[in-house]
Amino acid sequence: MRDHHLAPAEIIELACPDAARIHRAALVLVERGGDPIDHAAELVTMLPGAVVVALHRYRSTGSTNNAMLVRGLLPALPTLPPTPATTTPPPGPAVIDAAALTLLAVTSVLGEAFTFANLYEGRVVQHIVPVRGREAAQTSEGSANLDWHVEDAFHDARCDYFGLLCLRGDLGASTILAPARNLALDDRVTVVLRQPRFVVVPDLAHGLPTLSDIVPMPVLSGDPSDPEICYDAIYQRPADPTDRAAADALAALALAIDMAALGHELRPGELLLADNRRVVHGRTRFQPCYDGADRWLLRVMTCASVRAHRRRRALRTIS
Ligand SMILES: O=C(O)CCC(=O)C(=O)O
Ligand SMILES: [Fe+2]
Repeated sequence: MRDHHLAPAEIIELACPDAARIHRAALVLVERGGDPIDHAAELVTMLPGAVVVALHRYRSTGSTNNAMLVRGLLPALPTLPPTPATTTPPPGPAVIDAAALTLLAVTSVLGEAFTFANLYEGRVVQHIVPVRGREAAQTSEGSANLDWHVEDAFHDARCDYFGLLCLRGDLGASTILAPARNLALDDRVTVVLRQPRFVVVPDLAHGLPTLSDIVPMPVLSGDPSDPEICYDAIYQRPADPTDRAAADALAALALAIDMAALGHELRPGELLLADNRRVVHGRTRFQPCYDGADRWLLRVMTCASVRAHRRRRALRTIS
């Protein structure tokens, strides 16, 4: 497991002066106040042309593993405050708002930033930090093994892409990715996974599960050479509890996902982007100390179709 790596073309690196210039511009925009989404559009013009081109290419044609790593997006941040003890810290300080703006700028090339109204107070930029007492939680607050999932598998408006920007790393914590196109599955298993024989219950990050309106869905769909996947190791199960073939197919899939896994330990200033429709992800366990020096990521989710969100009459937060 995790012997696989991102392809060289999936990794782009910013030069230090570029990261410093982008951060300074982000600080000026933060100082000005106003809508971060609007500011992000301005900040895009500060990104090196090669980065914008790589993001456009990724959005339109995908990549070998349907993921990308942007290195050196932030300069060294000597004024980075201690890692907050909660996933919903108060806004600010400016250095964090500027990093959030940079994340919004880069991900805006892939789509429209949005979130769910009942997820982490409906914040469009979410904090992923370990929370004391929540070690075992299968959410952004946990530090135990975070099992394989796609973001919000239970919701058909789940994000098309997500981005994880590292403010503070933890060398024990590997973000793991398994691209659906790399899964080695028997044809018989694939046939079952392509049938609407599976349900996903809403995960706990969204509050209490509501079991109404759960429609059976396939796990795999679309072009066999670049399939889409909707998978959750914890919350997904056969729609019919007696469907042995569906249960066996899920078990075979779990093994294939482990075999296809590639891992990356996020370092400060790195941004990992993944196609949430084609890649499942998780994170290995790590040991937080709750001393202000723990791992700290910012996350943004994007929807490729702004029109779909306008149809729901909610551009930024949907329910
Ligand atoms: O911590 C990570 O690297 C991934 C976190 C994640 O997947 C989540 O919070 O849903
Ligand atoms: Fe996740």
